[in-house]
Amino acid sequence: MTHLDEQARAILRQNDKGGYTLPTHGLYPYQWNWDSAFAAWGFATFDVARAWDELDTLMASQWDNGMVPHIIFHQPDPGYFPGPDVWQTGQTPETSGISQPPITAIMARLIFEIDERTGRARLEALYPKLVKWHRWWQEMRCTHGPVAIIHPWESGRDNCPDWDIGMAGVDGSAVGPYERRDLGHVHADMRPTKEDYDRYIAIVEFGRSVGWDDTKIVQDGPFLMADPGITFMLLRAHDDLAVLGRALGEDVSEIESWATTLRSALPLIWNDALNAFDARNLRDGAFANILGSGAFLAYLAGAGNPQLEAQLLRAWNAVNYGVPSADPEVDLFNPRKYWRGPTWPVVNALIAIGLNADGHIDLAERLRSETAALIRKHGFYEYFDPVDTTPCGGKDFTWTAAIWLTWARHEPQENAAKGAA
Ligand code: 2M8
Repeated sequence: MTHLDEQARAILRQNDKGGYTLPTHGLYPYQWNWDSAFAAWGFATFDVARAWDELDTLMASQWDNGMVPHIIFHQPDPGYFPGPDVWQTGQTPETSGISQPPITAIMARLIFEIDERTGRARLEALYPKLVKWHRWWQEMRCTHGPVAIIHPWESGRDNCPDWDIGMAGVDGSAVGPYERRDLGHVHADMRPTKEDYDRYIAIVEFGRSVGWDDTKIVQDGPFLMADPGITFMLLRAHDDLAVLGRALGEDVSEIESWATTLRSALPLIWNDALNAFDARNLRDGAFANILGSGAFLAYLAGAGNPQLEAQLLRAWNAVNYGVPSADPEVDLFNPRKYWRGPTWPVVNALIAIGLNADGHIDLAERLRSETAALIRKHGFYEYFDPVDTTPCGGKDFTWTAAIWLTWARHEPQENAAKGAA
């Protein structure tokens, strides 16, 4: 075990609150949905039982309607805004009112395959909850075909340019005074703007005003956009959930039919003008017309194609380290501002899993080695400047540590020997 491996394990342990893991101390003092799924994968490299515990804790906060919230406010903490008093969802424990990328089934499969014998009982307990969550996505968020998000935070790629056209239609001017807490932890240049936050809160206030009724929010809410990223992650998660269901001897025909329906909606998010998958404003049908990293998650769902590969290489070759979260060849690209340009190790890992499965072994390896170089140089930061490597956002970050242990640390020879993803 190297020093970096030890450090990565130590970060997971330091951020472990007993059954759930904080993304990082200070900036994000609660349990986040997809961060937890990555944390579980990381724990699985040295403590498989703890990995299942993480997924159990996440799924224990599932709402009666099947939704699994994006934040679970286990313990009060004044260090984050907006907290439970703003969301007012009436859940116990308190939670936010939106979801996040459904990668839990993807991670559950990876963890189950490490040790199927002891994982079986854990999977049996989790499986019905995962099916219920996936059904919620299909019924509540796929009414327009591809996955719709009702808030940029639901995408996990919060302020990426994909959402600019949808955010332009959100009126944030009536939001009362509030104090952001993120700026006490991270420089404002790296975070979303005040205009972004006013609109984020306006969307939360709408959800609260209709009692977090999904049908009303999808119908009348201030923001509704098709998200290529979640569409591809859900597609992959459906496939992985079906694999898990079969291993348990379950009837997976409902899951298979969701996957077929969702796959048939992919042409709706293909933008010929961009030659790539693209986000779309579902209020008026307009494409975002901007290449984002969500498009490259197509590989995760076996939906890559030569035009997309050309776009991937163009955007990637325009920077030096990792796949950028926004197109580096457009004016709004900002290499340090959160999801508007930086490279994110977790997204790189998901893209690489897809590239490998699609036979692009060399590209997957290039992505791994560039991501590993960033972590070796600076440590386990939240994200990085893909041009000059500057580490950005929070440090000692759970998902970056997890991605190191599961993926980035593995040199090609070792991968070949293990037949690893
Ligand atoms: C970021 O999002 C939160 C809101 O959910 C925030 O900025 O306050 C995103 O990077 C999101 O993808 C991530 O899950 C979360 C915690 O790491 O932080």
